[in-house]
Amino acid sequence: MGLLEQFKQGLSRTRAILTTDVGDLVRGLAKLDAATLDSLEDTLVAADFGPAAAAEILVAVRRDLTGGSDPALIRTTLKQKIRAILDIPGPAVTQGNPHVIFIVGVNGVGKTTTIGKLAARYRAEGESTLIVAADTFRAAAVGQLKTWADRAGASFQESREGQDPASVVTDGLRKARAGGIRRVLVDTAGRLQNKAHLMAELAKMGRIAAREVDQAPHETLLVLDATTGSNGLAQAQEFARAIPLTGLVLTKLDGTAKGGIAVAIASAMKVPIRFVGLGEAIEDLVPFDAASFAEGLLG
Ligand SMILES: Nc1nc2c(ncn2[C@@H]2O[C@H](COP(=O)(O)OP(=O)(O)O)[C@@H](O)[C@H]2O)c(=O)[nH]1
Ligand SMILES: [Mg+2]
Repeated sequence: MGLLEQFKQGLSRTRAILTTDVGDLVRGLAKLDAATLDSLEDTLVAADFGPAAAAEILVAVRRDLTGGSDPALIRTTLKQKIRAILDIPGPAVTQGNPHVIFIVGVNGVGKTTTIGKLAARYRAEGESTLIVAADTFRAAAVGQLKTWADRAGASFQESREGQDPASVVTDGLRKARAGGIRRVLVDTAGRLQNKAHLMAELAKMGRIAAREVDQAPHETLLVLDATTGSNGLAQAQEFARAIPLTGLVLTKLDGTAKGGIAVAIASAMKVPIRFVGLGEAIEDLVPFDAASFAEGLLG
């Protein structure tokens, strides 16, 4: 299945709502009146685009569609604007040796699963990969991650429950250097009950990593669960204060009608979405593509 087809399938629930509502709004109208434009804005907000991005999109619709209310034209304008908002140039990523990627985010968003999927991608490209179990808060977390490492054919740095995550990072990075490993994926804890502690711990892991490998972590990807809608934006802002984020991974898009959240987050954070989770299987992680996403949203 091509990338566009995957996005179309993953975004089908959001698209169903958007296209029906937009179509209903403008059908039979001679021209786009103020009330219709207001309703269009409400529709976008309801699909979790957020008030700021919805307003930004409406400006473009007003500008492009002074005369008519042709649903196809409106869809085209919406698509173009959404694509423009999502098309954020990534920060220049230094290629590290090994290349170290931190995966952060709150519990349950899909960090461990995403690491397994990413490891499988790197392995398929022929790159040696090490997964580091730095979520030492729950005993079960290490076992779950090990299963993914085995499935992906990646090496594994294990840890004991309660071990200082920074020391696990040290162990892992030394192992990676000794073994000439190309990629290192670091799983982290995501309990939000003690926010200040979690954020301090992440910052410390970052400092320790830089001590072991020049300029590590080279990437820090924040994983967000698309089904939580606008909650994801608050999480992103919180994490961005603790550790510089280089990209976002939006998971569980397959099960939600809140796909608009991608647009809200991109517009507010100016951090590029790097990957999208479209299911629970190892192959269900696709590189983000703004054009395919916009097309998947509006058909
Ligand atoms: N449908 C769907 N489920 C996902 C996706 N990513 C993760 N999950 C599920 O979300 C749940 C939590 O994932 P996990 O990786 O343990 O989250 P963590 O606590 O952040 O490490 C698991 O049941 C995963 O199978 C996705 O893209 N789509
Ligand atoms: Mg986990």
